[in-house]
Formats: sequence, C-alpha cells, structure tokens
Amino acid sequence: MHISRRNFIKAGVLGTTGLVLPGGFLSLDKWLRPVAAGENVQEKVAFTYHPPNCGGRCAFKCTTRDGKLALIEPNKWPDDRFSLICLKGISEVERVYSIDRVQTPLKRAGERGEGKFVPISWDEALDTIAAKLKETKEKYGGQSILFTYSTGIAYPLPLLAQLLGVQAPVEAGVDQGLGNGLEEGMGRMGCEGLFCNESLDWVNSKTVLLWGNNYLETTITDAQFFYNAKDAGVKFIVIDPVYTTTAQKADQWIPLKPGTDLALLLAMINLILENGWYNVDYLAKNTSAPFLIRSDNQKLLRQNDSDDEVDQNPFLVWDEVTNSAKPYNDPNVQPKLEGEFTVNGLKVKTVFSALKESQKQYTLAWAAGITEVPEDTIRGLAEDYALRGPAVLGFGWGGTDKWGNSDVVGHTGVILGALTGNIGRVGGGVGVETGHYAAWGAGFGGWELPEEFQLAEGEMTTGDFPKKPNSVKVIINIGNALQQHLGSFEDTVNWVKKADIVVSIDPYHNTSADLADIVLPACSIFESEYDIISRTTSRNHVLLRQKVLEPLFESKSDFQIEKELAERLGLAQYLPKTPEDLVRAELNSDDPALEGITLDTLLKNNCIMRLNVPNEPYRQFMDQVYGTASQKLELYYETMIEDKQALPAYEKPLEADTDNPLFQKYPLMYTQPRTKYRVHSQFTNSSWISQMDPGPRLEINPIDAKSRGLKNGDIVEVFNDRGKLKVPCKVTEIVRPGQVRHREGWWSKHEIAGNFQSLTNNNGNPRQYKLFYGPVIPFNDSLVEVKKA
Ligand SMILES: Nc1nc2c(c(=O)[nH]1)N[C@H]1C(S)=C(S)[C@@H](COP(=O)(O)OP(=O)(O)OC[C@H]3O[C@@H](n4cnc5c(=O)[nH]c(N)nc54)[C@H](O)[C@@H]3O)O[C@H]1N2
Ligand SMILES: Nc1nc2c(c(=O)[nH]1)N[C@H]1C(S)=C(S)[C@@H](COP(=O)(O)OP(=O)(O)OC[C@H]3O[C@@H](n4cnc5c(=O)[nH]c(N)nc54)[C@H](O)[C@@H]3O)O[C@H]1N2
Ligand code: SF4
Ligand SMILES: [Mo]
Repeated sequence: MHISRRNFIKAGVLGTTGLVLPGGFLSLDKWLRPVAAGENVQEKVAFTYHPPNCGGRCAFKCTTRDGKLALIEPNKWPDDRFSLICLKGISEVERVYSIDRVQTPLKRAGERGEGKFVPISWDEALDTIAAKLKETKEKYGGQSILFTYSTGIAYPLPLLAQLLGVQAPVEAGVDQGLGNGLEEGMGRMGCEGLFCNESLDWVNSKTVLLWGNNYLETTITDAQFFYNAKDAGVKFIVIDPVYTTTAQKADQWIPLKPGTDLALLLAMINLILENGWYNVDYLAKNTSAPFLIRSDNQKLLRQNDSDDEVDQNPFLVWDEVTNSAKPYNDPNVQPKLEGEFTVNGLKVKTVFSALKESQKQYTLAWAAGITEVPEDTIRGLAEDYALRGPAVLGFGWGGTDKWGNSDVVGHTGVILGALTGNIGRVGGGVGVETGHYAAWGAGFGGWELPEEFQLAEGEMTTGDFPKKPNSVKVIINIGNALQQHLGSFEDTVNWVKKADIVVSIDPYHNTSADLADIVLPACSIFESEYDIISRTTSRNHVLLRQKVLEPLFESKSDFQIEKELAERLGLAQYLPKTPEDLVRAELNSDDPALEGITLDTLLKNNCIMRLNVPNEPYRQFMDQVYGTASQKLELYYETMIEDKQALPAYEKPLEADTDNPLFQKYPLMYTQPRTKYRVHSQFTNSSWISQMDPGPRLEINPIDAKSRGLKNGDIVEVFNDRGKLKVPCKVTEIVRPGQVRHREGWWSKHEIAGNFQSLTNNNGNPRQYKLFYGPVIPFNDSLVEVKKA
C-alpha cells in the first residue's frame, strides 16, 4: 500500500477516512473524543515531567481514563514555586494524538524528501538498519556512521553509539558561541562558567541586564522571579533590537542595530575604566588583571620558559612590597594592578594596563555610531551596571550567541564581571540566563560499558557536516536534529542526500522524516513498554518519569528501539535490561546531594524530590575559585593572541553588516528567535495552540514595507543566495527598520514555500576552531531581501 504523506494528512484533518492503526481502523474523531469520568471508567494517575528543550522540565500529574490521556495538571514540587505548567504542557493532551504522529515503521517509496512512504514491519525496519550498520562499520569503520540527537529527548544516552564505536556529537554548533568566550575566562567546571546565578537571586540585585534574552517567553514558568524582583525595586534593562515581550515589561528597553552588541559592551568597558568605576580589590585578588604580558611574544610571563603546569611554573605578578616579579600564588605577594616593569631585561606590563590601553579606542561616540544607541543611553547603561550595586549580566542564547562574533561577546562579559566584581556575588552573575538552566546540580552515577567500547573520534561539529567532506554514510537521526538544528536548509538536504541510508526516529513526522529512508515511530514522552521511563534533574530537584500510556499506534520507546537493534548486533548484553536499571544506576552515587533519593523514595514522593542542596539560590563561583589554569578569573586569552583577541577587540558580524558588499543586494537582517507557543520545531502541530498563534509570518517594519510596496498580510518572498521562503508578512514596529523576524521552528509544510532555515548562514567563524566548542552556527548573522510574491 502506498501512503503519500499528503493524503495521510488530508485523511486525518477531514476525519473521514480512518487512520491505519494496529489491529484495524479507528477514526480520528472517536479517538479524540474525551472520556468523561464515570463509574465504569477506569481512571489512573501517573507522574512524569516534560522534557522539551525549553529547559523547564515541568512536573506533570497525568490522569488517564480507559487508557486515554484525559488531564494534565502541575505536579506539586517540594519547592512549590515550581508547581506550574505552560500552555504547551497542557496541550499535550491533544498533541499526543496528533495526526502528525508516525504510526508504523515506514520505508521510503519516492525520492528522498518527496515524502512518499510505505508501511513496513518492525522486523523489516530493524533488520535493514542493523544489517546496514554492520556492513558499513566493517567496510568503512566507525566514523562512517553518525548518530545525531536533538535536544531534550527522553533517552539521549549514546549507549548503542558507543557500543558500535560510531560518531555521536551531542548538539555541537548551537548555544556554544558565548560559552567559548565565557569559559575561556571562567573555566569549564560543569557549567558553572556558563550559567549565571539562578533567577531566584534577582531579588538581591539592583540591576538586571537581559541581553538578547526574551526571558518571559523562553523561561516562561520562571517569569514569577522576574516580577518578584521587579516588585522589590530591581531595575530591568533589556538590550534587544526587537521590542519583545520581555522588553515591554522591563524598566528600560535599549534597541540596538542587530549584531553590534560588541561595540556596546566594549564602550561600557571603556567607560568603566576611564571613570574608575572598577573594583580594585576584586581585580587584584580574584582575577588575572595583575599578571604580566611579555613584550616579546605577548604571552603571560611565567617563572620559566617550560610548558610545565602552573603549580610548577606559575604566572608572575609585580609585587609592591619587594618591587620584584613573584609567583601570583605566593601568599605574601601584593600584586600591582597597573604598570610596566622590566624582568630580566624583558619589558612586561600588567594585563590591566594592557586592557586600559586596548579599550581606549572604544569611545561613546564610536559605539553610538555603530550601535545606533544614543551616547547618553550607553553612559547610563554602564553607570547602572557598575555603580548601582549587585548587577546581573544575563545573556540569552538566541541573540548574541547566534552571531559570528559571539565568543568575543562572551569575553566582554568576563571583563565586565571582573571589573565590577559581579561574578561570585549575591545578586550578581555573568552568563547565560535563560531556559531555567542555572541551578544546583548533583553528580549522578551512570551505566558503565566495558573499556573497549568507545565512541569514534568526532570528525567535526554537527554544524560542519553539511559543508565539509566527511566519512558519514549512515545517519541515525534520533529526534529532528537536521531540519531544525542546522543552518542553510539546502546544504543540509544536499548533505543528507549523499548518505547511503538515513533513519529518522521521532514520534512526529516532521520535515526531517521526509528526508529519511526509514522512519521509526518513537513513543511520545508519555508512552513506554516499561513502568519507569527516565529521570532528570531540573531546578534543584530530581524528577522521575513514569509510564502514563501504553505505546500508541505501533510506536516503541527509544530505549526499546536501541535494545532491539543491539540484540540484532549481538550487543544487547551490555545494555541495561530496562530503563529502570539505568535509573537505579544513575541514582547510585556518593554525592551527598543525592542522599536519600532512590527510586523507591522518588516513587513514594510522586516522582519528585529536592536535591540536598543549600536553600540559597544557586550562584556561580561564590568561592572565587575558577576552572582556569590559574584558578583565577582570567581576562587575557593566550589562545587568541594570533587572532588579536587576547583582549576583546571589536569585530564586525560575518555577514549581516552594513559594510558588507552583499548588503547592497540583501539589505535586511534576518532574526529567528523562539516563541512561547513552541519549543523549536515542537508544538507546531498543536491544534490547541494554533488557535492563538496564527502561524508563520515575516515581521517587517512599516518603513521597509512601504519602500517595497507591502501591506499587512501580503505574501512575500524572502530570499538570499542560499534560498527562499514564501510567507505572509506582518507589518509591525516591533522590529527595527533594516531587520525582519521569523520565529524559528516551523516545518516546511507549514510555509507556503521554503523553510525558515533556507536563508540562514551556516558559515561559522574560522577563528572559533581554536576554542573549546568550535564554531557556533551564526543563524542570525544572515542578510536577506524581501519582495511581494
Ligand atoms: N535558524 C535557527 N536555527 C536554530 C536556532 C536559531 O536560533 N535559529 N537555534 C538553535 C538552538 S539554540 C537549538 S537548541 C536547536 C534545537 O534544535 P532541536 O533540538 O533539533 O529542536 P526540537 O525542535 O526541539 O527537536 C526535537 C525533536 O525531537 C523529537 N523528540 C522529542 N522527544 C523525543 C523523544 O523522546 N524521542 C525521540 N526519538 N524524539 C523526540 C521531537 O519530536 C522533535 O522532532 O535549534 C537550533 N537551530
Ligand atoms: N518557549 C520556548 N522556550 C525556550 C525554547 C523554545 O524553543 N521555546 N528554547 C530554549 C533554548 S534551546 C534556548 S537556546 C533558549 C534561548 O533563549 P533566548 O535567548 O531568550 O531566545 P530568543 O528569544 O530566541 O532570543 C533572544 C533574543 O535575542 C534577540 N536578538 C537577535 N539578534 C540580536 C542581536 O544581534 N543582539 C541582541 N542584543 N539581541 C538579539 C532576539 O530579538 C530575541 O528577542 O530558550 C530556551 N527556552
Ligand atoms: S514547555 Fe517547558 S514551560 Fe511549558 S510545560 Fe513544558 S517544560 Fe514547562
Ligand atoms: Mo538552544
């Protein structure tokens, strides 16, 4: 039987033709009819959490009636402030039965991307995949197989990938641009160098800068902490080109030209330096500001010229007492913050002096010209940040992270926090402050595989695969990693088409599934063959996921799919037998934060317990011990000397820059932020939510609309050399002249033509290869033009 994707959908929407279900036909209207409570109705309650990558992990109390999901309510957290749910969570009651569910294993019947499939049995699907994995591994080695995982999936453990020794990069290429710059200075300590203080701490601040951060939509169930702090008199300043939901509720909105944040941040640094608004004690005690830069090679001066570790070969500082160079960690030393000195005939100067010199050029007038923010506003921003008391520099991830100069933006954050002493401070914090990620954590156990099983070395970041020659012949796509994740849709499609076989494992038949040869129906988060599904940690709590529903249609859980593949490959004996075994292994840990938290106590406590962590909000680096070589906050990045970024220097965007010759052809900057209505590409298919969210649209300023003869609702073509997109436009002053906005996540079938990724830049900054996470995909660093379609 041939089921074309289009007919499949039509059948469902009209509700006239039945859907193919195991054991017969069931029409959609009957399936969706809610089951009311009643004497003969079997009602059950189970607890779970919501895992999509909004980061929230809301805890759900789910009621089923006669095996159908009837009600989702917030579960009660020990810290009751988190007992919330958003509209996306509530909408799961309907979305779980969405017409977009993949119902049976499917095999491609037409061209790749055409969307024609025929149903096949699980045995045929898994036999085919297992045989291909075996054959490819034997012929071409482990690197020829790529397992990709989307963010926030239930069972993201690459155990089978590891058993097979294949490539499995987890999420490389997104959310790491700022981190490249922040963690170089703060160190890699779990994520302490990446995330700000928990927003529960905002009430202790005086000023909170939400920088390219639409917190009220992207951290929606923590919005209360924004309002609590506001009620306590905290000043909120939003720096965003768009008049966002968060900007509308803040005390001040500073709109700037997209991609020019670096100029604003550098001018703030310069103002703080020029006016002496910095904290001398903090700089001398906790940072590398007194370290000495050698005039010969620009490296930091150390005790000797060897490559020995810092404890053998410490950095030197200039000691005020002895007037000589001394190890920075000598307890008697009183380091000078400023000055030029001669050590063994070599001229050196302090990092702080070099910083002062290098930042002088970033004047108010210069920054105002670049950012289009008035000089007075920039001055006010720097004053508020430096002088009003504890201040937060809370970056989002959808703004400055998604530009070619994101690492330098992160670096300026480290410098600003160091100058003002706002890192490791109650009411302070510098880093990412979105998606509920800043919280106390714990050290969990895990499932140990024998030593001989190791992942193959990753060839490149996920973002690079579409553009660079690589060994990949088999792509196992667990969740919608490709269509949604990566920039430049056409590059992604061209790359995927070169593979020998592509497998999509997802509950929903999205755009990526259409690019696959075999599509496997994964269980939704509510379903499993097992009573216990998984565990997670969020917002200082441990949460457990129970089975709520039996697997719908012919779906199988990710765990089961992995297990059945492993069985065919003779590897199943190494895997946990059930997800419960895995959860028990994870909870088996010496970490005092987990004391008393076992599977049994979790079950007794409705699947949610607070970690044994302090009652204080999580705050970064309160001990002022950093994960860097010197354990200090390091301001000078030796890895970046050749790139002239050892101290932060202005760098234009890669593409979306008015001086770029391409700007003459494509004069609009293309921004693709998230929305409260979706989590990336998820919930596009929630019919409840679509009653509020009218669908894809391109937002354009009245000035740009007028000059192109566009009026509200016109269908426009958005285009650049990478591709095009056809979509209705909305004329609105929310976006600046020179900028257009399309919320990310819509699937190709929701657009009139094209895909929102058809236009996005996937050429990362080559400089970032030197940095820990490699280049970030600069989605926002994209130019387009718009015309009436
Ligand atoms: N243009 C542009 N692109 C971007 C960004 C941008 O700003 N602009 N942002 C980037 C960022 S920051 C991120 S984090 C990524 C997010 O990119 P993705 O992580 O790819 O985003 P999602 O749409 O959340 O994808 C989740 C997919 O996994 C499936 N899924 C959910 N749960 C399960 C499960 O339990 N099992 C299986 N098998 N599948 C499951 C869902 O159905 C969905 O198809 O996108 C990046 N892409
Ligand atoms: N509801 C919901 N919540 C989510 C997610 C989701 O998909 N849906 N995804 C989660 C994930 S994976 C992430 S990464 C986070 C992201 O969390 P946020 O960073 O809050 O995400 P966005 O709203 O995409 O981007 C923030 C803002 O950056 C602005 N921006 C764009 N370009 C620039 C620029 O050049 N300069 C400045 N200053 N601002 C700019 C945009 O206008 C936008 O308002 O959200 C998480 N939370
Ligand atoms: S989408 Fe996020 S905020 Fe909404 S219910 Fe789910 S976890 Fe909570
Ligand atoms: Mo993200």
